[in-house]
Amino acid sequence: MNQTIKNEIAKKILQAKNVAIVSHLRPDGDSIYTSLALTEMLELLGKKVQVVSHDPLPFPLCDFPETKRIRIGDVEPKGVDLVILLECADVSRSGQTKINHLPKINIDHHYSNSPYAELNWIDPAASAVGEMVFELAEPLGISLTPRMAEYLYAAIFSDTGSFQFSNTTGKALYTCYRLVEAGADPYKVAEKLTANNTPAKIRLLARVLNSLRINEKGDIAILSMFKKDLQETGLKEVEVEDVTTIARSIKGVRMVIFFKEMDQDVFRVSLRSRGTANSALVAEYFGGGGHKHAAGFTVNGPYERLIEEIPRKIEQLLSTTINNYSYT
Ligand SMILES: [Mn+2]
Repeated sequence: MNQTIKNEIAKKILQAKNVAIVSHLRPDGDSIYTSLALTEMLELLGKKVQVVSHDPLPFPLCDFPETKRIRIGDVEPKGVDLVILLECADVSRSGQTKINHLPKINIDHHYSNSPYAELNWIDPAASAVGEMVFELAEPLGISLTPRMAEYLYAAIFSDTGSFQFSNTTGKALYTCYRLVEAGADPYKVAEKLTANNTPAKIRLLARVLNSLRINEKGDIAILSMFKKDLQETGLKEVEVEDVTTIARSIKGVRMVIFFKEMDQDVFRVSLRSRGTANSALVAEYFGGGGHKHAAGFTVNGPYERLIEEIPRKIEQLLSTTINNYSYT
């Protein structure tokens, strides 16, 4: 099944001349680095490629030189004969408004993807979309350059939380082995992505950690970050995933709820969990989606109300049977 769809995707790519590559709003390491690797793969095949992100790239993810290639904004649809969407559950997730009429390929490793493209390759068992794109090299008939390998490695490194999350499968590690053989430098990637913090970022983490609340039972940790935290530490777009990793390391905590103020009374809520606590199902209850141990959704309302209501509801959801459900 996977082999067939991979071959069909490769065929479609080989027939295209002018390709746009997009990923999702608030891009993460997997979406950014996989976009770059795929861009170089297609350019090696002589395609004209534009790689576009609706939202800016946060630091330190943007600290690789080729990330400058990613245009922030809209796809320029003129002449484009194929759009490849990486980990977008639907077209709106890309934030792109000018691609509706264009032929599409949808590649995703999130199970809550609704197949909307001409070709849809959804593999929830894949650790990262980078792991999937690695598998396209062979049907496309190309050998990866060290730089492509390094970007795909960085994608997997990023999405597995530096090989700590539950998606760190044997296949993910085997793919990384092959990527290192092809020239990826694990030390360089680790330094860039995990040891590249600015003092301002550490001050921001301190502020966010200071907001920590734990429910009475001790199994839910709640963190909050407001726009003023960013403003007062002089930061704009920043990757703050580390803070949920710290909260998730608290003994007994099964789920971390991280409220991020996006606008007045608009909060993006990230969920991180472990064991049987299922973030994806909780996120879906609130209209979002994601993986078993990492998911998210958006809520509207005054913070004082949300900080009471959302954790209480999640506590209820965690005690019901939905969280013993497993789909991997
Ligand atoms: Mn991903």
